[in-house]
Amino acid sequence: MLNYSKGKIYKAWTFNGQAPGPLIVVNEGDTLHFTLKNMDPAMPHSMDFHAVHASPSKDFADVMPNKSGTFTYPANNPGVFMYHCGTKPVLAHIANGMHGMIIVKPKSGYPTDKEVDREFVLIQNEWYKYNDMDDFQNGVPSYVVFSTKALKAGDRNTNGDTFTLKEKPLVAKVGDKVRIYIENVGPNEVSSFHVVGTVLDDVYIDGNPNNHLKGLQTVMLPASGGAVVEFTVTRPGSYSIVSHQFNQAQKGAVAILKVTETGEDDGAETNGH
Ligand SMILES: [Cu+2]
Repeated sequence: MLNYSKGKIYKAWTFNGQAPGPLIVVNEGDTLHFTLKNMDPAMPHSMDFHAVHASPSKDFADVMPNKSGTFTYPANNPGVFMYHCGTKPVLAHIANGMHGMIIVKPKSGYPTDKEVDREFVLIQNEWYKYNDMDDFQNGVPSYVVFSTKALKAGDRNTNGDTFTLKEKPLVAKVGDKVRIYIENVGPNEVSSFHVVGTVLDDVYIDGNPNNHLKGLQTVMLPASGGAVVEFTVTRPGSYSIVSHQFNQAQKGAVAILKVTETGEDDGAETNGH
């Protein structure tokens, strides 16, 4: 059960009780040993990691109710990837909440690593009418939302909702270069990721250091697409992080980055877009 909008509850299907699921961080070259313990008495579930080369029919196979399955695969491609339940109908499993982000840290890092002062994670997902296959397939999302996940001790793990990251913003200090690992888990919509009041100085599409772009205003994230984006915040204030598909922003896809002289939340009112 999670509050996806003020006073509204969604009985999400989850990995470990979160939607999106827990952030996974591994190093390029690691071998993943993944065990799925299916605690759902009613239906199979599975795991599809976009970060690996594997045999979908074997390595992403369904795990039956009350059973466990263990799978092994190498993570040899650096980047920011989606994971999701791949059990049919996949649309229902993703739309009900079985999605998340896996970061495979590049062996040689990013060329801008030394410039970065603060790092955050943001995930975009959609919510539809509860477990309504017709709405998933033919409707439009009721909400389009952001969540953040903890990269280090003290960071938060939030679910995808319309309000948490507005009421309790991300915080940075004037002059910081901020890095955000972003991922659009969909299931259906493209995201146009934009930060009001800055330019995305460095962007790595899908988080691969080889896909280095400079000076973007907006990054397009296809359904399942990710990126690492970096920008410098030069002046204090509330910066709205949005999907610049403004129907999505209107439905919830806004987070606030509060920039202060101290780098601490000063408690002042945020007034973003
Ligand atoms: Cu599932």
